[in-house]
Amino acid sequence: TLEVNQWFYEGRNGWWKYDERSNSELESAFNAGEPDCTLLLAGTLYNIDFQSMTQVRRSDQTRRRRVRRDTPMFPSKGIAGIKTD
Ligand code: V3L
Repeated sequence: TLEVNQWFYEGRNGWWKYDERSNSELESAFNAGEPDCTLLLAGTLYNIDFQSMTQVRRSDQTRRRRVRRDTPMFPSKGIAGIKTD
């Protein structure tokens, strides 16, 4: 499906796209006006907070990354840890 917006999480030297299913869940929650969204990513639960625009592990709040919602054209390292380009 065509998605206008893409969600990204921060890596060491750039941004990664969320996988398609996670992106859809984030868009649904964000557009519904929910304050946050919980995702299961590679077996680990994360919370994405739309006010601070951060992703944190639910079991270890020190594991925090910035997130952004942007055009799919925004430069990225790849998708969910799979490098592209
Ligand atoms: N989607 C997929 N994997 C994730 C996500 C996510 N939203 N968040 C964390 N991980 P932490 P560089 C990332 C992975 O935050 O070289 C990238 O996808 C995370 O993977 O401490 O720094 C790369 O695979 C990490 O392996 O809970 O740019 C990798 O880091 C693990 O969960 C290296 O990227 C722990 O992240």
